[in-house]
Amino acid sequence: MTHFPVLDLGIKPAVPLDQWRLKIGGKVERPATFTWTEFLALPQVTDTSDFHCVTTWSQLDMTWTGVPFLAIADAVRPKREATHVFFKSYDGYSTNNPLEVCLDEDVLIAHQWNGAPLTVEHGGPARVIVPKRYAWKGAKWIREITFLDRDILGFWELRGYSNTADPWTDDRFS
Ligand SMILES: Nc1nc2c(c(=O)[nH]1)N[C@H]1C(S)=C(S)[C@@H](COP(=O)(O)O)O[C@H]1N2
Ligand SMILES: [Mo]
Repeated sequence: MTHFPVLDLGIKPAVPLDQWRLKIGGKVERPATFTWTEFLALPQVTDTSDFHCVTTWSQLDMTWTGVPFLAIADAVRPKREATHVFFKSYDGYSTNNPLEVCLDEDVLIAHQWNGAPLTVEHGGPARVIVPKRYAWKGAKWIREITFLDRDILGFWELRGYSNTADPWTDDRFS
């Protein structure tokens, strides 16, 4: 894989690792804010998956390393009423997913791509990847993850992209 297009709002936030934080809150028993060191101390996995953008390109066999969303959920313990998850990024981007979509074992907060630290263009220090959804459902430069008892639309979802974003049914626009 050599060609990996960059798609974002045109802002590429540079977040120094010593200032980077990942805040997890909302409907959880134990809200947490992870420093970079604490984040790397969470369980790590490497997973190969495909990547589908709304603009028709797909990237096959992308290898990501990061913290499984399941490990985050384990650490903060979602409350019974949590049904949705809202993701906020350092560039002002946001996106949303049902909790059950996030609890798939291939959903990662990735910080390496194909064995190297994730570059800033592609969302480093860390980005979310949701392999079974279109790429806009994965927030680059992730800053905050909030568990909710209802759905809230993110940046593209508010602007007409499909809220379910299933690449297999070609479900691009709502
Ligand atoms: N923070 C943030 N995350 C984002 C975006 C963005 O603009 N900002 N764009 C989304 C869209 S539309 C796509 S297709 C993918 C692109 O990821 P890439 O630039 O690594 O190819 O990131 C998604 N995540
Ligand atoms: Mo996209």
